[in-house]
Amino acid sequence: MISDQDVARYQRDGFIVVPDVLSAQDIAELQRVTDEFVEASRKATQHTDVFDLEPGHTAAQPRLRRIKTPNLHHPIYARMVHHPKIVAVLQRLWGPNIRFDISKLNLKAAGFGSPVEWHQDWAFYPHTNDDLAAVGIMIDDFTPDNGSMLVIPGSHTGPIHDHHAKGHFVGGIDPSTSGIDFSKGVMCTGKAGSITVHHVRLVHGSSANVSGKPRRFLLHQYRIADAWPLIHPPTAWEPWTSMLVAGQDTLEPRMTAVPVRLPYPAAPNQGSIYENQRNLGTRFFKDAFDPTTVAS
Ligand SMILES: O=C(O)CCC(=O)C(=O)O
Repeated sequence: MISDQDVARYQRDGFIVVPDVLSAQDIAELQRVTDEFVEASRKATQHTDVFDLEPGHTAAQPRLRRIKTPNLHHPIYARMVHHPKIVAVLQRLWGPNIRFDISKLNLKAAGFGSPVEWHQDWAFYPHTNDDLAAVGIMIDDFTPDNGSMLVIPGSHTGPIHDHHAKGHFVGGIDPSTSGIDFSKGVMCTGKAGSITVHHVRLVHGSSANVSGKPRRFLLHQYRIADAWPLIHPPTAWEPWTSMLVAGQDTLEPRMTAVPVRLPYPAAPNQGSIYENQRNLGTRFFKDAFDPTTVAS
């Protein structure tokens, strides 16, 4: 599914975009099912276990920001977790033993989808080693103006940045103090059916969707089977081992010298990264509801 050059690029840059992973039928089904969830969200007046809502969401004009754990709520999403081409990409990067973690679907509807401030996923869920990545499935075409993900190439080998503000974890990096050169950001665009794979330590974020087209991104977190979570470790063996999507399980976590900064005390606003980041003082991306919204 991917070449030796892709593997070398992933190791050097911390991300790759792989075109043509999903079939036209997969994409059509994902679009249809996602439209159904947006319809169902009309009934929600506040965040639920399934829906995270944009500010300004109403029954008349549903503004769904995220479907939480979509694989638990529809078989089409559940099937994508085990998609053989996705698993094959991860096995080229890490070898045979792959474990799923969690899934989420970030929607950026035409003209208002909220930005995601710069962050490293590792700040949320450090493990004993950092062979972890998020796979992002492009359900729509990702273009320069619809809030495609931005990444800082090579940042996966750098420090773990501070994701705290006023003494609490906020799930975002203060762009004014981080020392990161955001002008080096690269945008991950592609046709629907492409995937992104980004390393758990890679600095990434995305602007609001200022285009007239939706941008829906189904994100799966995966890890090598011998990576053991340092926070929220599993409390029961069966659910843990049932998340293995390929290869063998192990009772021997692999420990490596990875930098860790724990996400404590917990973010004052819980429920999603959008909620966590509400307490980030200085923001990089302009708000979705500013009609002049563009990436800074
Ligand atoms: O939706 C995006 O553009 C990025 C999402 C992301 O990084 C996250 O939800 O952790």
